[in-house]
Amino acid sequence: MDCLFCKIVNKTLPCQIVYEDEHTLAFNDIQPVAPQHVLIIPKKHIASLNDITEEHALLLGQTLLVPKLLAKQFDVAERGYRLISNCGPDAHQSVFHIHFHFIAGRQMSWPPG
Ligand code: DGP
Repeated sequence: MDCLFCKIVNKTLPCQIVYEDEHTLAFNDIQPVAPQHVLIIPKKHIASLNDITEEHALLLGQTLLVPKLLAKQFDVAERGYRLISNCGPDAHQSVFHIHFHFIAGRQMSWPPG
């Protein structure tokens, strides 16, 4: 399958891994928008939030355990961080392997642009 993040999972494309377990990978975004910008992905290919089914519930639950581990690792749990999953063209999704942006290390504004 010609998926950029599947290549990262399969280690045929290099990345800077910050967390890995059996089901999940977290690695530095190549275009960081904050001092800490990590992409958290399930290793299994799911294209986007639109493609989630009941059978992915446990897997994505495991994926969502990772942000608080990163927050501890980067010592930002107290000051805060943001988790984003862009879905579709209006939200500027550019890679169609579901991912969560973990962004931290600077004051952010709301609403996002
Ligand atoms: P999104 O626009 O939400 O689909 O975010 C995709 C992110 O993926 C974007 O912030 C840049 C990042 N990205 C794209 N290609 C690569 C790559 O080859 N390596 C890494 N580490 N990140 C990538």
